[in-house]
Amino acid sequence: MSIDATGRAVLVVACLFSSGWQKEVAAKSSSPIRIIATDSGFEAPPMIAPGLRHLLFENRGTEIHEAMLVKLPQGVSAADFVAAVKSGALFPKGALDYSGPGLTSPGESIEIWLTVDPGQYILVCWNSGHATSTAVHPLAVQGGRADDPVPNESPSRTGILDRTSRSRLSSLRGCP
Ligand SMILES: [Cu+2]
Repeated sequence: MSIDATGRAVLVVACLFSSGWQKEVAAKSSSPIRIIATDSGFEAPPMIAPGLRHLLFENRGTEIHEAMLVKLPQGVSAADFVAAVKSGALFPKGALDYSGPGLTSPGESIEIWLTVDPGQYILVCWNSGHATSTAVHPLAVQGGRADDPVPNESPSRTGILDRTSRSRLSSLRGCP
């Protein structure tokens, strides 16, 4: 497991140890954004509203998967991004790492709260070369801001990915 994977796994663990409030919040939150990973790619909406969003990630594959959100630079398509990774770029220049639901075992699901800004994104799994071997998922973040209800606990235990944790993850991954 690489260093960045370990960093993200810590967040996943934080989520797994907080099942108590998850149930409580689930009752209040009408509909989290569902992201399903399979071994061939993602099932997720093509478009979501910006804001602090509640994501529910489920791994229905047979391998470990994650769903990292990467904001693409202007004029760069999902195909361009994947082509850059295939040609050796660790994290293509100009793209922004917004983190996301981390490494999750087959059959497991996790939920996180994550702030996303308007723009064109992809969902990508960095595990075991999946970024190039399985399909990424284009995701447009647009429209009026929509903030989902969050649990009343400290971010360190709730799996809310704020700017600090995003920066930490980015530095672990060695990108700006
Ligand atoms: Cu994967």
